[in-house]
Amino acid sequence: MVVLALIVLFLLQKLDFLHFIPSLPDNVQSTPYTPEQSVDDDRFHWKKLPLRYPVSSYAHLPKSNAKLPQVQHAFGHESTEEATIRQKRQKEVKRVLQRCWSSYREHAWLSDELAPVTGSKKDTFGGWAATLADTLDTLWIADLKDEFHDGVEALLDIDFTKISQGEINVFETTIRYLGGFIAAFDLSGDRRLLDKAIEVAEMLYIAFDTPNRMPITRWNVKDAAAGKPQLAGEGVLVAEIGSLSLEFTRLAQITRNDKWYDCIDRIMQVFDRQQGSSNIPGMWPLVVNARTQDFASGDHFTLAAMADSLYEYLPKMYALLGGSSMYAKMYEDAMSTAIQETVFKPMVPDNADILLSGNARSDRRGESQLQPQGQHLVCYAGGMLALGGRLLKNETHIELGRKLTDGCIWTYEATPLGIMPEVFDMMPCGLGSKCPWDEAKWKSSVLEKASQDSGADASEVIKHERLPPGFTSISDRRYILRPEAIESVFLLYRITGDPLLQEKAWQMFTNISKYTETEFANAALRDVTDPSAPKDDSMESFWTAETLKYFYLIFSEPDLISLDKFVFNTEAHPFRRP
Ligand SMILES: *[C@@H]1O[C@H](CO)[C@@H](O)[C@H](O)[C@H]1NC(C)=O
Ligand SMILES: CC(=O)N[C@H]1CO[C@H](CO)[C@@H](O)[C@@H]1O
Repeated sequence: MVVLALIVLFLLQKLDFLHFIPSLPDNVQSTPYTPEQSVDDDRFHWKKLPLRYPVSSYAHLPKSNAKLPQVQHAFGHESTEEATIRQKRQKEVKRVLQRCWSSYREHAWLSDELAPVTGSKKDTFGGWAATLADTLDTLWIADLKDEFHDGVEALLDIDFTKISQGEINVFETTIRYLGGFIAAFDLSGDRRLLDKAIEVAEMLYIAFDTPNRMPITRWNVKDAAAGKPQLAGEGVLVAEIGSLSLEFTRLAQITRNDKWYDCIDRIMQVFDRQQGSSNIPGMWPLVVNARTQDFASGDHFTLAAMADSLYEYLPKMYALLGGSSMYAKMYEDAMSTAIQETVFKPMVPDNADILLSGNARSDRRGESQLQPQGQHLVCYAGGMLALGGRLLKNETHIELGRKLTDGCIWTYEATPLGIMPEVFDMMPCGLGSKCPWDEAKWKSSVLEKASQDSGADASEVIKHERLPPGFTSISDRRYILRPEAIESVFLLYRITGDPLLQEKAWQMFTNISKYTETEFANAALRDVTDPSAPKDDSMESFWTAETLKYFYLIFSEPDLISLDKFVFNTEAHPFRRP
């Protein structure tokens, strides 16, 4: 029996050995890596599709020997008591993750999403098992290795040449699938995941096959596969065209193939060249023209929705490349403008020293107007400024990042459910200026937002709209299981070591898990100001990919996925820093 067991063990190890080569990324490989998968059969393969506009020479992946500053706080020894509390909390996060995962397995296996209220399933991102692809690395990190290995096996049957939707979102496919496979490979070293990443990347590469090599961001895959002509879009969101860089750069590093770096470098060069030419120099408008490569005309500017990860990726590219003067300059120029033009201090009842990041409008160079809006989505900005501040040695950015993060924490605590709404407005004080709480001012601002004349009864509006003090309107009351607030709380914790952030994270987690829990998993909330409001039948893959991962990691030992070894893409997939 023992001998048999030993033989089985030996065989298992041999089998593993075929797939697992964790050292591949950095030292073993000197020639480009090609997947094992053959494309010489009769099936359709994206790689076999002839390029209409081939590239004559590739931009090279830059090499840097710079030693970047340490990002993480130098954590000291933890007491037994502290460890006990932390581990108890982490176990609770893991329990929620396991519950959602089992439910997905039982009711929605290999679909994109579980529908958490009805226990059914839906396809929302190409029909290639988005939740599975997106959650693999979380399973690995949370030490659910059996679930991870089962997931990888199942994934091998997902065929990226099978298209269930006509049009796909290139950005979403890149950050969720490509990013998910790269991170799962970077963590596990399982080569089959790298092959899967390349399979997705070969498909996405065809979206770049346009006359000026700018990608089509909302891309008709069926037409592309049929060889129809392609042109880049005339109105594309900057977040969608501007945040493909981290994923393709990491793929270029792992495979030693410049092709993957070249395709995103062409985009980022355009952003770099035109950064000073917009109405608010330093920032880019929300929508740009990829066909004419005009990235400067437009009048809406923000760090929030539809632009967000364009900015987020600037310091992250700096980290991934091990330093880069181009990305350092782009980040610094963008932030000095954004801090001036979009960040504001809101007037709040406890006079808390917090900041929010709003939007700016400018139809003339040199003139701009602040729209004092808050969004859950822009809560990532605090973490970005803290990370960028560490990497580029700017303490002011770290302080601003903390105040922006405190703004998100404050907003969570202000609502009846202890969860921040999607979109709302507050009254701005102007950066740096003192502004003591003034109830009369707040009420007149509420009336103004509600388009009522100043003689109307503000208390009625406040009651009817269920506005917590300080909020002047709430235009989207949902909480859709988003990660951005805990993302910044996590980053700030790892960067500053402040234990108060763990307490705040725990408070967020208990409220979120309490109010979003369903019979099957967790669901989006329709109204965070009303405990009796119904839930939506939706659990996007970022819940298990991002939100629960960051909650798990803030209660882990600080060297699990250290920020000095990894950089997270905008879907919370950690890529190994060279
Ligand atoms: C930090 O950033 C701010 C605003 O972006 C800038 O004004 C300041 O000069 C920077 N400080 C350092 C030390 O680079
Ligand atoms: C509204 C609500 O339920 N808030 C709770 C959030 O969680 C903390 C504990 O972590 C409670 O003290 C709050 O009452």
